Amino acid sequence: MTLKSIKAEPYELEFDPSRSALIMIDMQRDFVEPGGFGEMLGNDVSLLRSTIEPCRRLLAAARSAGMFVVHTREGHRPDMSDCPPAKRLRGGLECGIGDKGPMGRILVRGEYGHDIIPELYPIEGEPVVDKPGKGAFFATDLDLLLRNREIQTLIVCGVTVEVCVHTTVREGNDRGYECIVPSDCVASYFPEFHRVALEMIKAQGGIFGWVSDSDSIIEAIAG
Ligand code: TIU
Repeated sequence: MTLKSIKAEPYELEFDPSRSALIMIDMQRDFVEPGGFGEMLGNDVSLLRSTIEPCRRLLAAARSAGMFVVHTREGHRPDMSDCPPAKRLRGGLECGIGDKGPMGRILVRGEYGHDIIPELYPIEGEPVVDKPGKGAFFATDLDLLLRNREIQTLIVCGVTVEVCVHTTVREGNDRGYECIVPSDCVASYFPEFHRVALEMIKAQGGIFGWVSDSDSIIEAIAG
């Protein structure tokens, strides 16, 4: 076991690359691409698109190092039987989850908008975890996939930082994983939420985890 360390806040994180996983949260067309559900709701997707290049570089470094990579997608079965009615009704949207949106039925598995953007598309051997909730551990086999590989450290990227990334980091932290979030590989439709979400993770001595950036993590993985 060779321990490496990543420059991070609130302090350096020691990790074993062979027991670490890169988790790409919900880099789906409907959240990230112009013309998708996110933009339809009036959001500026360019804020989310700024993560694509750092995520692409970090993904490439993780793949080169042979690190375990997992992708997640938020969405539901076509018959919506795994979507809580409360989630579907939330917001009172004219066009919401399960309805026909600009890129197919919104957050429904198998639809064009539900899939992962081509820049970060999974390759063979990288599991895709379909999740019905915001957190990647809720009602999925993610914990089993990680435990079977004796994973200890999670590098968590994706969108949005205050919703699915935060929920996943909190869930992972409670399950005993050490979670580190590269600040440039996560984003929010609201810049203030991006800043505060990261502050929350690293406050109080790293109450949920660590915050770093793609360059520092790539340096640690490759070094
Ligand atoms: N993936 C994820 O964060 N799902 C959301 O619904 N996020 C929003 O910020 N709406």
